Amino acid sequence: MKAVISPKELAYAIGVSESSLKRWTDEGLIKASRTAGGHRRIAVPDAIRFIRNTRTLLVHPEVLGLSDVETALADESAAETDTDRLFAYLRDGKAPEARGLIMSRYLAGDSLAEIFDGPVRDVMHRLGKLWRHDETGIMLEHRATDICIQAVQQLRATLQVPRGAPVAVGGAPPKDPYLLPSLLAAACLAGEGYHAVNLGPETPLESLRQAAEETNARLVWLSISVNARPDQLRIEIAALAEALRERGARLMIGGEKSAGVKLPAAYENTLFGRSMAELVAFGRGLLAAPTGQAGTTPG
Ligand code: B12
Repeated sequence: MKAVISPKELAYAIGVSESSLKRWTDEGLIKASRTAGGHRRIAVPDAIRFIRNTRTLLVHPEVLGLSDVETALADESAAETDTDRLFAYLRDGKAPEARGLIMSRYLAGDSLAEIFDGPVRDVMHRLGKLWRHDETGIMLEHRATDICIQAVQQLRATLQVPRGAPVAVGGAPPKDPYLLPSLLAAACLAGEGYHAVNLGPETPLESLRQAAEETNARLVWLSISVNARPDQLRIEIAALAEALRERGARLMIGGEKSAGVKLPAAYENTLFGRSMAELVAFGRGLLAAPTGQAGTTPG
């Protein structure tokens, strides 16, 4: 993805006249800065925000450095639904097509949570059902996971998180090797304006606590796809919840195996969620709550 483009380039990319584009920047519809010579320049994340908000068709994605989108759009062998297409791309290791398809949904206005709870989740679950965990299955699952990670990183690169943004920290617990769920959570929270720090799989909960303390995090997420040691995990989560409560921070727990976690007590700063949509709603509510009220339930 490019960093900045000119109004002329963006005009060509979305199929409008350069004069219209310049007028929109002057009216503040598209954020633009000026070069030392006085020429307008548009940051690509701002161009993408405009395209999403106005549901504008991106005719020439390559101008924004999004050639994957062009590749996906040009695929004539494509299956009928986007989910079926994504499934075929991930199964067959077609990384540019998969990245392009996911990016095209985002450009068309789908939220990150909609994409992750929808096609990404559906397709990964389908892949899991299709193969036994033999060498071939593992190869396909690792490859599909890696392609999804590339797509998520591309989406994240279009987000601008301001300096001084509130921090969210998260990961998956020890013995849990799953990369994608925690990464999706980080991307969703970045989309909500958090500085999201993803510690990833196999993270000791004490490390999560330390990271939350060091960064003064308002929100901690925990993604559980494997609950191999339930008794130990529930004790460690209880200790984390307690430590976060003292700091006025909140804990949200989710993931395929989170439903099996029975905490020894109820913690008013801790809740369980099943989807990225729920995480986004919670994170958004927390930002809307007055600072210092991290312990209250967001609306
Ligand atoms: C990829 C994969 C692997 C890869 C992981 C690669 C990696 N490093 O990430 C590898 C090959 C390593 C692997 C290994 C194994 N796997 Co595996 N794997 C999968 C697969 C296909 C996809 C997982 C994934 O990324 N899902 C995508 C995410 C997006 O979906 P999700 O986790 O449901 O997340 C959604 C929600 O839960 C929620 N969410 C997630 N986190 C959070 C957090 C918060 C805070 C909130 C609010 C919400 C939330 O939002 C997400 C989006 O909607 C699944 C299939 C499946 N059902 O998921 C099997 C699956 C999980 N694996 C399974 C198995 C059996 C195994 C192995 C035991 C196989 C073996 N015999 O070795 C090992 C165990 C590994 C271990 N150490 O424990 C089974 C589990 C069955 C069970 N009942 O427990 C599954 C379901 C496949 C199947 N149908 O049999 N696996």
